[in-house]
Amino acid sequence: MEQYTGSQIVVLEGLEAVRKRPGMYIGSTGTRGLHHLIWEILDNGIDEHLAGYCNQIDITLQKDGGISITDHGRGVPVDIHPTKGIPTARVVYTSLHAGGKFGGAAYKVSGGLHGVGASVVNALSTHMIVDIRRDGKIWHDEYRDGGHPVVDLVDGMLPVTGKCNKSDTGTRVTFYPDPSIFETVEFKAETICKRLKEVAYLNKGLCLVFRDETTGETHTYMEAEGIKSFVSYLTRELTPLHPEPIYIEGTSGNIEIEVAFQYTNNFSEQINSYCNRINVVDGGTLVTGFKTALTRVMNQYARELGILKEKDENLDGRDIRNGLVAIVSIKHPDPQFEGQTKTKLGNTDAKVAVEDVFGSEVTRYFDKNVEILKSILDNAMRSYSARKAGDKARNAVLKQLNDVDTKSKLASCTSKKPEECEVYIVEGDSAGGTVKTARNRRTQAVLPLRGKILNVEKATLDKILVNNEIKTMIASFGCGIGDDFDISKLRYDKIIILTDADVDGAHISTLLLTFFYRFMPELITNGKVYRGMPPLYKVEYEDTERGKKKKKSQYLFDDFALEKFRKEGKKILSLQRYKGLGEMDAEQLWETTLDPDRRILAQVSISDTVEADEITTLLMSNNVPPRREFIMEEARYAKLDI
Ligand code: 0RA
Repeated sequence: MEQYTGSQIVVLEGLEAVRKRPGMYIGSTGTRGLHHLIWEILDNGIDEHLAGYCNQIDITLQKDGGISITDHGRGVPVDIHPTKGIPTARVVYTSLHAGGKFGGAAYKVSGGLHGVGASVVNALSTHMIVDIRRDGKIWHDEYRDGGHPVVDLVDGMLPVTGKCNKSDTGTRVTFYPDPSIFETVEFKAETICKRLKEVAYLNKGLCLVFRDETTGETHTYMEAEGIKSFVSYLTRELTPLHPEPIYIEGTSGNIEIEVAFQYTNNFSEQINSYCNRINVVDGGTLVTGFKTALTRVMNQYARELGILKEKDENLDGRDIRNGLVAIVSIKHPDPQFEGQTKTKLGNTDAKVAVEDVFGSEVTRYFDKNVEILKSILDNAMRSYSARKAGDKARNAVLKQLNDVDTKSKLASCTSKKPEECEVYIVEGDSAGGTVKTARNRRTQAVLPLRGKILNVEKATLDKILVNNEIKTMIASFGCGIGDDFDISKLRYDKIIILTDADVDGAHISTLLLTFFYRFMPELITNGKVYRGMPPLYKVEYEDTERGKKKKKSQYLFDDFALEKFRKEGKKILSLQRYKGLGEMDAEQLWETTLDPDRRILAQVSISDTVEADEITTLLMSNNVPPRREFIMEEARYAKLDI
């Protein structure tokens, strides 16, 4: 191993800090954080694309568990860095936050949580290999155990391991995440593909090739029409009011704006927003700017065309957005991400920029496409009338909500401190009964749901509000619904959905999540919604301890765990399959599913990737530990809700 220079030692101390607190740099050490490593390296290639030098990036999941990302950009510079005195490429991969600083203007735009730099990936890998094609040569560097260079420099430069064509340029990074840092180091092809699809939509013309060497499959992602195709994809199962999504682009100062949107005959609206290709799940200023401009422009047209008379009040934004599916994507040189989860854009100049560009460009578009404009205004007027008619019913229901008899259904908890209270939403009265017996009465409330709840995807708010199950839920949570929603009034710290581990159970939990997503999305974005994980099997088996045979038991949470248990070859004395929650007695239910110290909860989040087959595919549970079974005798219990 070579001698480090003084500056190199400081650098390695920086990477050591990353290893000590990985969460601070990549969010978590679970699957999410693991995949973040890929996005980090991928982002560098995308930056080369944005700078106009790279049209293709290859991502290869290797059989040996490593992953390689090859961009066909200019290649990371290999010259001696003016202040550090070592090859610039080595600085890029070993100094914190080095990444973007070398390109100057070329790196106008970089991400939020992303963009912490390739050195962070190196710090969290057991092995990283960098091959740079530049100037007709292949330059090589390699690092081990968290970023320690293991290649000797040749006359101060990286060694050259081969030749290539002068026009053949690019950078390949191969890395192996450190299993002593991550809960799992297994990359998921599905997660990678979802993200690549989204990246392709957000970077038109960029070709992404994913090779999964573990299966031999290859997927290519490339969207010549960018976010316009993204909208077509989101509306492909819906009924659009006009054939093609409308695409608007422009710049205001140094902010680039792109919007694509299409109206459908649905009752709901969906606006996905991105800043520097990062999904800002909670929207923020860029969405406000878009809504403000759309409302203003449509009201102007409605008056010009005489659809609204002088005495009429303006159309409400909600009516104008009825049936809308839109993507708002901006590139901002200095994004400020706000909120608990840093998923809301705060820059006020972004609002002004989107409002200006979208307002003037969409006016130009509608001036030329009056028929489309008219059908959209018609749709808004229909929504307006429906809303006026529905308002009465809605107000009546909302008033009534305060007096909904939750007593008969909700078994409340005695504590009134929201921070320690949780509510279990349980499928069916019989399971509800067992949960009521088993729970901790002080902090755990139970709300049994009868039968299936209404599918809210296709219903208007006033229809939804007469549904008894839903009324009870809203009343129990205490924080209202839709525009009247106020999360500070929520009575519980956790809302835990507990259904049977079967198809019906999955359906009910999907319907519930759809309802939350549509009408109380803050519950999800604030991390209040969880899924309980009841076990599927209880196995009693024989174990030998210091020569003595002992009967032990273990709960298993899915068929996969059962199969694995069988492979362990222990003598199985009995195997019980729980068909439903109702089959467990109160004690079993407490120890497997309710006891905060032993249960497994999966927090529901809105995935920042898009796979919008159904809106609910945007919802996924994370934080499920890789080892799902827990063993009774040894107290190795997964405690998840930190
Ligand atoms: C700054 C300048 C130049 C290339 C890059 C950055 C660069 C960085 C990365 C990171 C991953 N892949 C990359 N590809 C390129 C080159 C400037 C020049 O050629 O004059």
